[in-house]
Parts: sequence; C-alpha cells; structure tokens
Amino acid sequence: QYTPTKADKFSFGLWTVGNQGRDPFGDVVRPALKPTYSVQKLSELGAWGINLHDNDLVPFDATLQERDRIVREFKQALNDYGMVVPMATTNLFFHPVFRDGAFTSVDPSVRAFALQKTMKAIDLGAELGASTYVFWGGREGVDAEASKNPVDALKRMRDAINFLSEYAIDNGYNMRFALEPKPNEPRSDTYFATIGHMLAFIYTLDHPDMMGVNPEVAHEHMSGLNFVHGVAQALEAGKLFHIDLNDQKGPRYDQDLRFGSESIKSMFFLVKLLEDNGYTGPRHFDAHAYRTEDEQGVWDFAAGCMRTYNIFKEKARRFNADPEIQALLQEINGGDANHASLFSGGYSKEAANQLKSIDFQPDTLAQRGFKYEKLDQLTIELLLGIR
Ligand code: GLT
Ligand code: MN
Ligand code: MN
Ligand code: MN
Repeated sequence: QYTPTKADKFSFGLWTVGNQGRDPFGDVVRPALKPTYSVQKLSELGAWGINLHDNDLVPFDATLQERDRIVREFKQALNDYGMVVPMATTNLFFHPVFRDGAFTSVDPSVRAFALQKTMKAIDLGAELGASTYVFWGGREGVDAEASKNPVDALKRMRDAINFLSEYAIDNGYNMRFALEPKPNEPRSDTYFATIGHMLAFIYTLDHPDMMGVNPEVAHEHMSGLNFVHGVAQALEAGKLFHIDLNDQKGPRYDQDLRFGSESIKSMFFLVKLLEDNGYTGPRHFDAHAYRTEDEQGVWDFAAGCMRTYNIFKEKARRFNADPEIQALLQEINGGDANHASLFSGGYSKEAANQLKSIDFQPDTLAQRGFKYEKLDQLTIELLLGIR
C-alpha cells in the first residue's frame, strides 16, 4: 500500500542519491554513481522523475562532443527505464569563479558568465523535457556586508531573471521558473532568505506569470519558520511550482535529512496540505543519505523518503475520515451562522451598518474553550498509530 508508483510523481535530484558524503570536515565516503545507473535504480524503486544541475550530468569542462554523447546516453536511459526530467537547474555555486555569487557578484564578468552558463543549462533542460527551471541562489549573498549595496544586488538578480525569462520565451521553451529561498550557507547571509521574500520579489519581475517558488523544508526551518504556512501561502497564490522535501533539526546548518525523519508532525501537515489542496506538481526529494552509509544505504534512504510520504498521505486520509476528529472540527468551526453571513458577501453600506449596530457580548464570547488540547491529542494518537 505504501510502495511508491510512478503515479505518485516522486522525483530525486541526481545530486541527492549521488551525494558522496563530503562535508566541511571530511572527504567523500562513497564512490560516484553514474547518472544512467541512478536513473535505473530510482526507477526500480518506484520514482517517476530525476532532476539535475547542468554539471551533475555534463562536467564543467566537457567538450561539445562529450556533452552530446553524455546527453544521448542519458536520454536512452530515461527511455529504457520510463523516467522523466521534470526539473533542471544550474550549478552556480561549485566552481571557485562563483565564490562571490553569480548573478549578484560584484564582478560584471562573473555576472555575464553566470548568464551564459545558465542559458546553456536552460537549453539542456529543454532538451531533456524539463518544464520547471529552478533558481537556487547558492552564493548570492555576503560574508562582508560592506561589499555590496543589497539594493543593487536585488536589482542585479531581477535583471538576470528577467533576461533569462525572455531567453526561455524567445526560444519557445515551455518552461516555468521556480525560485528557491535559503537564509544562509554557504554564505553567512543569502539574499531572498525565505518563501515570503521570494513571493514578494516575483511580482516585481517582467513575467510574474511564469515565476513561482521551490520551497525547501530544511531552508525554512533554518529560519525558524513554519514551513506548512509558507507553502500554504505559495499554494494559495498559485505559486507552488515545485517543492524540495527533506527534513531538518531546527535552525542549524542545512541537513537535507531523509524526508519525514525528524519533524513528524509538521511533515504530516505538509503532506496533508499538498494532498488536500490539489497540488499536482512533482513530489521532489532534495535530501541525501547519512555520511555513514554505503550504496545500499543510499537506496534505503531513497525508498524511505517515498514510503514515508505515502504513509503520511494515508494518515491524512484517515484524519479526514476519522468521525471523532471530524465531528470535533465541525463543532470547533461552527458558531453563529447569522454572524458569519453578515460579512461573507463582502462589503456593503448595509452590511457595515448592520455590523455596527450589533450588541456583541465580548465577555461572554471570551469564555469559550476551543478544545484544541483534545484535537491535538487525537492528531498525535493518529500519528502514533493507535487510531
Ligand atoms: C543544492 C542545494 C539545494 C538546491 C539544489 C538546486 S542544489 O543541493 O542545497 O537546496 O535545491 O540548486
Ligand atoms: Mn533545495
Ligand atoms: Mn537544503
Ligand atoms: Mn543542500
């Protein structure tokens, strides 16, 4: 019942299962995986899609002939194992040239190179059939605040995204852009720290219709924010184009843990939000196996992400079908229907006057108990498996 199928639309980044366990204190612990092998293994585990940065597939310094051969072999593997590439993105953070950022670097040559690299990567994404293009501003930020005027940085970011959206349109690519926020790491402060920052920025761009967000669990938790609420706001605005599922223990470095392995309650409500509100996009995992793992551990990790998502999905179904929980919710959300109808039709002079004339009893209203202790305990019991 929890076994993933292609219909679940689960996807992984090549960089996620391909993570070799390097961290700031230690070297790689696992051999590199061939991208075509990851396609095969993920497909066998029930995944539907595989996403990539340009350089996850094509090395930074590959010749054109090498590029074409690699892409040809990769497309063959996609075909052989029935996998799609729903999303592509650019690596604008690994090479030392990007150590002061890419689109917001102080160096105009670096900014121009970043645009060139991204145009080529968009071409690659289009060739592989990606319909979503992600922009994670890896090093778009500062260590020394004195180095840049943040207003200029913002404008440079806007100019770059505008340029690239025109590029995609001009080439007839059927692509939407999803912008991914993160508050810090690897820079000490990154521009566009949260979902809220990104949403506000989107409406200042030339093509807001093709712009949405790619929020990540770990990144919002690093800011100490409620991820479910941030995602809800994006979803309600029609801007949840993509999502990076993983997990995180509070505000520390970006942990990218196996989905649902830590914040069980929040991740339950996240899955419930996505499933109850008609999110149809990819369920993408941007996470990696613990550094302690060998290759088998990587596949255990990948299977675990998908299985946990499906378990939460089943829990959400049970929550929605639980008579006691639903009766309690109805009661909680009930109240005086007359008062509700007074302003549900929007503003009118009559409604305003009527409202002004009511003799409310705030002291009486204030005596109500909301029964949230009971509701929350029922939720916990459901999650702990006894309902
Ligand atoms: C990198 C980062 C992620 C981004 C990826 C897309 S790359 O692993 O930590 O959060 O989503 O650029
Ligand atoms: Mn991410
Ligand atoms: Mn992350
Ligand atoms: Mn990461």
